Amino acid sequence: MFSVVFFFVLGVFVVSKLNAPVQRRGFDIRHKPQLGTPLLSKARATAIGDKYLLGVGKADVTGPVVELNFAGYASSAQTGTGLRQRIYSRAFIVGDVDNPDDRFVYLILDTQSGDTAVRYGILDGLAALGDDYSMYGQSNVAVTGTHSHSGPGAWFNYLLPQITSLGFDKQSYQAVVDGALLSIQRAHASLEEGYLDYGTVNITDGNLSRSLYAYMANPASERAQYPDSTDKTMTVLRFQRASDSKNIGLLSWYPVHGTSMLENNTHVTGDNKGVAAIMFEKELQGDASTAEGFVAGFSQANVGDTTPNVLGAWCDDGSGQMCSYENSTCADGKSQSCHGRGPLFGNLDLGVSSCYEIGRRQYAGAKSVFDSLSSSGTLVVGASVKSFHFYQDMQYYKFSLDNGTEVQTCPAALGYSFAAGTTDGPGAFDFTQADSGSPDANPLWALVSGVLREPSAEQKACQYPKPVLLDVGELSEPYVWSPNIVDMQVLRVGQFVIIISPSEATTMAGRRWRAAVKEAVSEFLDEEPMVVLGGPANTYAHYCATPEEYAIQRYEGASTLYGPWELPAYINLTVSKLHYLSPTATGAPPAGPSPPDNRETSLSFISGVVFDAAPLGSSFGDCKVQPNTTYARGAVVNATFVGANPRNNLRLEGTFAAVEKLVGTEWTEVRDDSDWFLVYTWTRTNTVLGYSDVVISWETESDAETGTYRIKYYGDRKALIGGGIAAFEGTSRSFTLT
Ligand SMILES: *[C@@H]1O[C@H](CO)[C@@H](O)[C@H](O)[C@H]1NC(C)=O
Ligand SMILES: *[C@@H]1O[C@H](CO)[C@@H](O)[C@H](O)[C@H]1NC(C)=O
Ligand SMILES: *[C@@H]1O[C@H](CO)[C@@H](O)[C@H](O)[C@H]1NC(C)=O
Ligand SMILES: *[C@@H]1O[C@H](CO)[C@@H](O)[C@H](O)[C@H]1NC(C)=O
Ligand SMILES: *[C@@H]1O[C@H](CO)[C@@H](O)[C@H](O)[C@H]1NC(C)=O
Ligand SMILES: *[C@@H]1O[C@H](CO)[C@@H](O)[C@H](O)[C@H]1NC(C)=O
Ligand SMILES: *[C@@H]1O[C@H](CO)[C@@H](O)[C@H](O)[C@H]1NC(C)=O
Ligand SMILES: CC(=O)N[C@H]1CO[C@H](CO)[C@@H](O)[C@@H]1O
Repeated sequence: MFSVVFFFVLGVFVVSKLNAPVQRRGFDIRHKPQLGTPLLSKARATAIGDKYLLGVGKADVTGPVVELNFAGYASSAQTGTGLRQRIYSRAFIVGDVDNPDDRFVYLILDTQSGDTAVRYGILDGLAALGDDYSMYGQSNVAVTGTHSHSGPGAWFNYLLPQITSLGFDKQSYQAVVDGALLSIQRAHASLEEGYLDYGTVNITDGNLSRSLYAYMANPASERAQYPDSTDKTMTVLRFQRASDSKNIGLLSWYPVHGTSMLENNTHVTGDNKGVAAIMFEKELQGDASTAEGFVAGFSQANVGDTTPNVLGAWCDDGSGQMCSYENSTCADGKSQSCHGRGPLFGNLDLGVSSCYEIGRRQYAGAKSVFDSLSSSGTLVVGASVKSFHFYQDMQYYKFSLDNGTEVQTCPAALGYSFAAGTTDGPGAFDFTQADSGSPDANPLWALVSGVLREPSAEQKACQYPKPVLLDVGELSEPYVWSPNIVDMQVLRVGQFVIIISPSEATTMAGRRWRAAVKEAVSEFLDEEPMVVLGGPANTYAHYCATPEEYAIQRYEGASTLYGPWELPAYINLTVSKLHYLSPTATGAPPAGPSPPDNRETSLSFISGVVFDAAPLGSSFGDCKVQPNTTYARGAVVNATFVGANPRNNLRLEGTFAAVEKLVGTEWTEVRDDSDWFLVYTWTRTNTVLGYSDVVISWETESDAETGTYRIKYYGDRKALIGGGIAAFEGTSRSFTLT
């Protein structure tokens, strides 16, 4: 097993070599500590920006980890069997000190995307919290997802992404909504005056283009402005409170798909961004310049055509060839054997995987900026915080391009290449292939596939040159399949501007959008604006490619729902409302048409837990296969328990698995569900009798402390009679790690 410490040292070294000093802009208010006043922190002694109201909070959103389809790859076969690392909502609140109602909430969910049902749930929840929360609502709550492909699904508002998960699951939805609300409440409770500053670092080995052929269709003159076919720059915004100069949080943006965990993974994780965030938070715990409750947010950016599989895409057909440049196919002309390879491809160690490594690279990049901010960060200045949000119906929205040509967007539709998928997996929502010939295997698909229809002539012409495979925007039976109404939202604090994208913008789409917004806000900002793009957020509107990439119709173009002019439309719609972000602006744009709310009407073929039982002569929590008595560090310690279905109690904010260490005469918990190397696996061993096993595996780190340990299991069983749920726990015998 490779040493974790080894990777840390190597990674920090690599990143710091790449990390030339961050540019500092000329803001010159010096904060001179008074003579005799002890310096509270070396972190912020030389310069300060303007004060803002700042708060951060984090809460558990881990929904059902078993017997539920994962969101992202939309592969019916990818059903949860356990948990490797819990997933979270991280909330960042930024407010105006003088006008405290002017504030925004930037949420990062360790989920595939933001979503309309989830956002409705969060807004309803905020409204129910009463007057203290009355300043949070439509205009200023941004719900972004990290685009992880390894968490529970079935919380989507629209039918299409519900199909592989067999519908909508209230428990899964509620876990995300409740955790998001709790993270906002914690951020709200922590609000204090403080400062913001930011810096950047280039992480060259963290992503790659998976659609270079489409990218190359963009004008050569435009491509020449950029050194890479993906954005390598991570932007890091630091939150520091004024009272004691302690750091309370960091918010970063970097584009890389959450597809490091492959489609055959069935353990819940937050993928590479989940790894990075927890690594950062654990690393800073107890640090003198860090406040308790420090939150590290690793947010998604213009992710569309990026991949974490940085060794490229190869044919797993024995040919030793890379997949074709134009269409990612192999010798058989098909894409099924084409797979992207992560940086640690072939590494047999379970935990120290490509996912862990891509997470660690983002962590190391963020850490290098963070550590240099005090001397070289750019201060956020300008005492106003603004945001706007409106809904836009994308069906036949007509507008003019810069050259005056009138164009329009279209009802949502997916093209043929959507079904072929990507080199990261056979494609998000690729149910047409996965289920071809056997619609009966999926009762929801069997029920709804009958309403599929030919696109209207108007739609065909509008979407040209996309050949329409699924005319989702013209389907509303039994309820709406895909969003036609999207959220348009932009946030601003000082000169820092955040575009909230409902779609996965490709690299070049993100660059064009950011540049257009930067130019427009420059008209009313004194400082040079810093513009970032976060998403997929608020809903899931698939992809946003440039018109040139759209013409190529690879996966990203085929998944650009609203036709060739989607990106120019998003730019037109946001730029024309940017004046609402000016320091003197009042009012808000018209709210627009509300998207449908399918929370109560969605279908579900997901069955609940019937009951649990322990085999005769045993009890829940009994350790039926004990760990060995000694292990060398680096070995995998397994303990098997008489288990029960974890859907009985999600143990949010708690743990299913733990490792305890004997310290003196006391057992102390040293690992829990937030630890990457502790893995919980649940198996139903007898459905009729209700038996199940839980295996807890500790992939001991090669730098773990030696000593005496034991494994703990926390479960909840459902009774056959009455259905009552009761907690129990299991404890393994002790073992030594040498
Ligand atoms: C990072 O990349 C950007 C372009 O994407 C480039 O302008 C900048 O110089 C790079 N910074 C460093 C430190 O290499
Ligand atoms: C998952 O798929 C990858 C790539 O296709 C393969 O290398 C790996 O062995 C598979 N893992 C499991 C557990 O089947
Ligand atoms: C993929 O591209 C190759 C050219 O590189 C072409 O021969 C082939 O027909 C294409 N396959 C599909 C399915 O479009
Ligand atoms: C957006 O399009 C409308 C309609 O063509 C036009 O009036 C407006 O000027 C455009 N706004 C921007 C910022 O491009
Ligand atoms: C305006 O630009 C679009 C997109 O590049 C192009 O398709 C169109 O032909 C242009 N119109 C004119 C009048 O040049
Ligand atoms: C105990 O050690 C043996 C021999 O190394 C190994 O095969 C077995 O898997 C270990 N058992 C557990 C529960 O780790
Ligand atoms: C430990 O348990 C996991 C999960 O059931 C299993 O995949 C692995 O083979 C086991 N390892 C050992 C050493 O028993
Ligand atoms: C184009 C580019 O930057 N490629 C890099 C991707 O990451 C790998 C390492 O994982 C580098 O070897 C490549 O140079």
